[in-house]
Amino acid sequence: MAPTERPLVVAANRLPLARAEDGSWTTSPGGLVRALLPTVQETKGSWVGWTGERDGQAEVVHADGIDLYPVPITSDEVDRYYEGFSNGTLWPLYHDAIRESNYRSDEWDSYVDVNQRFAIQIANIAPPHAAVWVHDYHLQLVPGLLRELRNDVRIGWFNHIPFPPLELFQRLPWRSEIIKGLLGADVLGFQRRQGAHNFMSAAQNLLDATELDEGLVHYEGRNVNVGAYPISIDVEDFELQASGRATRQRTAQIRSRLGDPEVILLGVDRLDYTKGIGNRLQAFGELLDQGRLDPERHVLVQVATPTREGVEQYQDERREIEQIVGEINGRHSRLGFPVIHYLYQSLPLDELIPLYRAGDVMLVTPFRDGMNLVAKEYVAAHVDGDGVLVLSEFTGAADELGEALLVNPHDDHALQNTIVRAVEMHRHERRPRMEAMRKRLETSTVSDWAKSFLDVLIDS
Ligand code: ADQ
Repeated sequence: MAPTERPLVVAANRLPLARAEDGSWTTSPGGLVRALLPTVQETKGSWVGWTGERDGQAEVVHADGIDLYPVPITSDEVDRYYEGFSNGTLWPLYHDAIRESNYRSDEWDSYVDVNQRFAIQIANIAPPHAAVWVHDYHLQLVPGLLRELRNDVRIGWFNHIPFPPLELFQRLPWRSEIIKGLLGADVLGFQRRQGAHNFMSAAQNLLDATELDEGLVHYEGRNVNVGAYPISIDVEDFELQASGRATRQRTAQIRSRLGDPEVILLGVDRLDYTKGIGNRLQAFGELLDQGRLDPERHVLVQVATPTREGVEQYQDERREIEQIVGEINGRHSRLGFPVIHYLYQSLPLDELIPLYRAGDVMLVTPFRDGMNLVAKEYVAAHVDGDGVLVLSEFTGAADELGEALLVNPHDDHALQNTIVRAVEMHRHERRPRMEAMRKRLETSTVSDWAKSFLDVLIDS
């Protein structure tokens, strides 16, 4: 079979679906969907995943020319597989163990069950010789389980988050099972070279896999490609939306609503403890306390998307952030002019893009992040060629956006000094930095990312 004829099956924890008002389903246009939709459509492919509903139905949905196959997940499994093992064990462990992970065997058992259900569903619906692309840390056992069921398909897996160093990974009581599961794939993709390297080292140390060549590992009679494939965004679409008249008008309106300050600082994140929102706010507050920033000239907008609200650590994080916002506003705001504008909301793209454009200084300060698309979205939205990006060195994006002001978010003084430097940066320095980042981004879009991974998956 010619490689281009291989139909594509995508498997991810979530289906790219949103419930319409009349109860029907439509595809929801996230970056991943936009990147993969054309290929899935061309090859008459399909998508396997969870609808996000507890005890949901398993009916096939046909939308936008693709078949979407829901994997039903019970309420108990949402607690154990999703909120428990995926987000209470793997998520913190894979992000430098920034919070203590739970290691509970009932949650692990549920993770195995759900991975098994995904593998069976994929095996049932994948056409002969299909290319199956599995996504993320929720589904690390799927490659191995699927290989046992269907040896004719090509299997790829991409990790959207970091893969931890062996010293941390080996805390996991089920570490060997996870590596074995992943080694069932033909191609394993990571955001950064470091992630690929960490995986290699775990495979060699925990399972006696052998590295044949750089990026090629041998295990139980098969070779597996291991490499870095940094994800990106639909740059053209962002640029197009950012240049429109409606965006320009809304940008001007936002500036004026904020009181026409000299500098608007901006943070946009899921409200996650990995994103370093609290440290960023504290640094801003400290600078106001010291008089190095002035509440009449500098305002901060922080937009935080609600996320994983059922997990206790996220409830704690939210309380802490809202307390910091309250304290700083209490000290430094004037009537009608808060110094921090805080929104705990998810914004539509036609509001987010004008906000990016209004942001003179973008603060992206995670303690650890696989890539961080917000940094790339900010750069793509700045079609005016202006704006300063402050970027944590612990993000994947820092590998590509070296002209940002890179900072260690654990270092309070460095964070404060970098914010001041960004606020005071002259346009003669700002513009060439932004231009260099924009140029690089234009040659590394989300479709380049998908194509480079699929080329290896289909041809290897
Ligand atoms: P996330 O941890 O979700 O993704 P990120 O890459 O920044 O992090 O993506 C967040 C997305 O949500 C962006 O597209 C952004 O526009 C959107 N968003 C954030 N706040 C929003 C708000 N208030 N309203 C509307 N939209 C908002 C995981 C990994 C990352 C990796 C991505 C993709 O943790 O490291 O970059 O997957 O692989």
